[in-house]
Amino acid sequence: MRTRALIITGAVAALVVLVGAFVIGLGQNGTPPAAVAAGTPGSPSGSPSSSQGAAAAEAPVQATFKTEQRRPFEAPAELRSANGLLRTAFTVEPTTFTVAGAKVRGYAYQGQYIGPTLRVHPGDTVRIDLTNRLGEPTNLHGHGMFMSPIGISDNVLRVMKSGTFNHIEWKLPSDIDPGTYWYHSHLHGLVEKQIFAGLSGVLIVEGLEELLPPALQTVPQSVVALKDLQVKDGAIVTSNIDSSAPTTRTVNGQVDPVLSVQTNQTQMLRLANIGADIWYRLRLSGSQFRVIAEDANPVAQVWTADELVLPPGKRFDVLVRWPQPGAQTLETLPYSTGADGDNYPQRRLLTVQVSGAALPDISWPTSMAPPSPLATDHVDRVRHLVFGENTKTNQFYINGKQFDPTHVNFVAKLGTTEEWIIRNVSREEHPFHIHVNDFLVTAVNGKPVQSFSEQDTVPLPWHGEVRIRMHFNRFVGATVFHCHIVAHEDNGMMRIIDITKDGLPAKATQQTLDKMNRDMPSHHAMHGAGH
Ligand SMILES: [Cu+2]
Repeated sequence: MRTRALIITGAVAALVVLVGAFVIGLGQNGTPPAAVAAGTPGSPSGSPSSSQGAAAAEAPVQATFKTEQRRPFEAPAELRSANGLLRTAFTVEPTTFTVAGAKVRGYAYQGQYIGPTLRVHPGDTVRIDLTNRLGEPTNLHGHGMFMSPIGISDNVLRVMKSGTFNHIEWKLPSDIDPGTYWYHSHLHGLVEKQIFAGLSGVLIVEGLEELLPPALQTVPQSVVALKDLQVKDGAIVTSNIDSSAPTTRTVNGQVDPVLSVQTNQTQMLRLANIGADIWYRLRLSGSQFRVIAEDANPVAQVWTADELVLPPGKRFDVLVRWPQPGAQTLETLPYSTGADGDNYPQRRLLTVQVSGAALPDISWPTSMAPPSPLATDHVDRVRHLVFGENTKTNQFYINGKQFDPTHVNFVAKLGTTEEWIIRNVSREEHPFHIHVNDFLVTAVNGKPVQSFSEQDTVPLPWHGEVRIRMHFNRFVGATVFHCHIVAHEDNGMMRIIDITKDGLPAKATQQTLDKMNRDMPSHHAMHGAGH
């Protein structure tokens, strides 16, 4: 749903129409555009543009601030591990960075709108020295990563107060799956604000290409980090964020950059929605997606898709190629998250310039990994969960209650497999996400589905039901599951689950919660309701 400030939406839209008149798109060579973006920003557009041909592709993409467009594609900055260690410093602070050629104020980990891409190997250690200069608390989460959720590891119940220096150490198991992950701040009540202001980036566990046939192991790879922003008076909007208001969608912080590829050369795209609240329904012109990993889980059977839906937090590693030279596009199609949800218009995200001699075809891979053992696991326990909301009060619930930071709500026994039946009683989709262990989707709306891999983020259809299985493997400690529209999480749609050796509540966990609640400033007290 519209997250806050429903009444002012019309006013904001009117303002954006005015601003929209000044939107400028630059040609690839930097010359001014022939045309100014037309139409009303934010209004659902008509048919997908993929059929509209090259002329449509020349028009600038509508944006909510003055942007440079069609510049050469740029990857985010990269940091690579060496000798088993990636060590870096995040000085988290308000700063001014450049987004699509415009100076914008926001929050950054290392000065940029998109955090650096951390490239690591299974078995590596990631050490981040995080200095918090935000003037408000924060913390850090490695999304989708199979690692310890406690202590100085992937602990989202840890509060990193403003003015403090914090060691973070992630020890990646040697059997962590290769693929595309991401990281972001995860302090309840401030998650939407901080991600939206800029606090997210991509993390890649290397090795996915090694699972491809030899002829494909050296294909060019591109990170496609999807993130949107709303700008007012030169700063990213951080209060009363309205997820349905007109927004500017970026790829790696660029608007409609141009990726140059050789004709019929296979490319690996690492698609990641690292934004706060909004969804993408991706489509390519002139090519399909061959999915080789979902949420950093290499697939048992490579599958082909014309469209991919990415709620916040979702990732797909895909292979693509364009057999014909010319201009092609990656766009997001119109998407509705439900009667009480948002409606997003079509937008072009990326232009692909295909040129040069056509390379010979290479056979597509058929399998990247064995099937998940969860499909045939013995189920030790079944749980029922209900995701709901009150659209009048903007409160969000799991099993009828908002997030309670003082209590462990669920205890799971290490080494067991559980089946969760998750019902969505609201009239909008909610992407379910759980930390530490991935899950296998076995049924949607009562119908069995064959999943080709595990995942960590799955949309719950509105007035629908998803059935999943997961195994509580190796790591103990308290962690969370929640809706990954982080506005919903901030407003209550999250729960604490403690994984313990004997399946009984752990004293240490209650101490962690007590400390967290003591460390939270009172105006950010983690009591869920909007504030
Ligand atoms: Cu939600």
